[in-house]
Amino acid sequence: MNARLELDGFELLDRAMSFEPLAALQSVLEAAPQTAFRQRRNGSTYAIRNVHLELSDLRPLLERGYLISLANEILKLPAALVSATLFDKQPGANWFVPPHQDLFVPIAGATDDPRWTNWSMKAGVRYVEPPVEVQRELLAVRVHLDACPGANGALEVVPGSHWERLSEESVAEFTEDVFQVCPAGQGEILLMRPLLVHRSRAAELPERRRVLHVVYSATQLPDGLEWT
Ligand SMILES: O=C(O)CCC(=O)C(=O)O
Repeated sequence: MNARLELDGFELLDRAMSFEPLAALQSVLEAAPQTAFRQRRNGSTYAIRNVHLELSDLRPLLERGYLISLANEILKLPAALVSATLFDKQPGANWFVPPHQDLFVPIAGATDDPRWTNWSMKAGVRYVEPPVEVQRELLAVRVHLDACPGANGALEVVPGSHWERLSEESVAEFTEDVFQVCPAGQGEILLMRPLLVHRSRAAELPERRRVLHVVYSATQLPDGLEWT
């Protein structure tokens, strides 16, 4: 089960989310105040980081129901919510993301374990880079709130690049031909390991492209640390 996820580091599920849970996510996210969004210098908005902390009505939808059941099934242990981000490409707020791995997670508490490194604080939230064994076991569940054909700034990934933490130089060395575009229909879910090298281009279509990117973990945290 989920052999592609293990082998390639990503997998588009063949079953889309059913109407009701998708509509519930959409309605909570649509109620987000403009102030929750991150802004570019020109004032256009493009994402809500830590949307699970920003919108209290969202957390129950992520901690109960379809998405966490999926995470439990894939991680084969009870999963906990690590983070949630709303990415919102829209005409007038179109953006691209250069190739990278997702290395950092929001965290609460503290630990003496030296394998948890690169602590930082962003917009009042503490972040840390977990040890690579923990990073490898994280699961990102990307819910496509709008249809996302390839030309609509779909995610592009380097299959099989999810095993190790790579240097920035190694990430930059991947050539054009190794990136695979991941189009998805509305309600479809792309699973990915956060260490997978990924990027996305600005959309060529004048259409909105919202993705809710939710990260789960089934790893036991060291004493003193808690997910946010
Ligand atoms: O959804 C996107 O296009 C960007 C995703 C991304 O950069 C990320 O998950 O780190």
